[in-house]
Amino acid sequence: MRYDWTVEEIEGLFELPFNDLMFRAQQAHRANFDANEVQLSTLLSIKTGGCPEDCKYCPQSSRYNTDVESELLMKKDEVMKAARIAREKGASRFCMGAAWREPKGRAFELVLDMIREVKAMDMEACATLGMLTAEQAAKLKEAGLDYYNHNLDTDPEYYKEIISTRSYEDRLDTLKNVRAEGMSVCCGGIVGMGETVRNRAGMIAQLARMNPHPESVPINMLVKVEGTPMQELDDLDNFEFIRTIAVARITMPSSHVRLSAGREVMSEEMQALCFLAGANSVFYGEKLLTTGNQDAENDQALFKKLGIRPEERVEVPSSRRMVNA
Ligand code: SAM
Ligand code: DTB
Ligand code: SF4
Repeated sequence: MRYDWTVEEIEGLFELPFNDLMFRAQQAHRANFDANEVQLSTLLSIKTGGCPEDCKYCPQSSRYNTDVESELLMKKDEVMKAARIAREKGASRFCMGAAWREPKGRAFELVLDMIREVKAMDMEACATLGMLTAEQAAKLKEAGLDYYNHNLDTDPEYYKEIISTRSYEDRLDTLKNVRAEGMSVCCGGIVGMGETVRNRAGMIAQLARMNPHPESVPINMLVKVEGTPMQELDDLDNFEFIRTIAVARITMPSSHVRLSAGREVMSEEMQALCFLAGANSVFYGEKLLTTGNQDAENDQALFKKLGIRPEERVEVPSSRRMVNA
């Protein structure tokens, strides 16, 4: 396994002829995974809107005038109902998201309780609650949390164009705290925010230089939400998105690469190319946090056409990594 990728090398991957890039991605994918399996995670926004941060892509920031209303933390019973439905529909992981800069006080205790109950249902639990201290990471681990999602979003250079209220360093510190507790890391970013290929290569380099790599790498296509500063951006060329997935697959061969936000408007053919490029995880269920996603029924139909099977729960993700290290 390599952890010394340079931005230039990764730019070189982005510049490969498309067919060569896809071939390399397939080789990496098949050496580490069953290429016909896709992991399914279902998202639930347990605390929506009213966020004090200024992330320019985000409909939940209180600074922008979007249709998203600020809501209170959901009640545990409702969250468990959503988790049960997700499990019945075939998701192996339940991910709870909160529009917070960081978790605080009683609300954090209530989320710990939700995590304990999701674990009692025999599902993998993931949460994305903003920045974490070492103590908070320890409490999440103790409650049984399997994965923590915290994205880098873009490369260090482009970052200052996107977010001013927290630094890149803050993000790396949170990831360090998650890792120190032995939880699995879910960390990726967004493409289509007006960044250059070099910025995309820089983002992948940051991820691929982590040792160990994040177990889960969500690649989000920007969802251009009305009212956010990014609503008018031009669409990213689909091939650039597929290339980003392929490059993530090649540089982090044993990680789950997730075809994440933006899937609602992707054609079946586009999604199939993303799977061919090495994506082996998706958000499953009709909603992401505040925006739409493919219906479970559409996904079932597409998986059937492609001969894709949902991945069973992975007990010890690190054991498989050792085989091809
Ligand atoms: N507030 C917490 C945080 O920022 O860490 C957790 C929730 S936040 C909504 C999780 C991630 O969703 C962001 O880091 C970003 O990568 C992604 N995201 C948010 N809005 C998006 C959009 N419009 N399009 C694509 N991805 C988006
Ligand atoms: C991630 O990388 N993408 C998810 C999840 N982690 C939390 C969120 C996507 C959000 C898309 C915009 C919305 O629905 O609000
Ligand atoms: Fe808040 Fe997270 Fe949205 Fe940023 S991405 S505004 S921190 S909810």
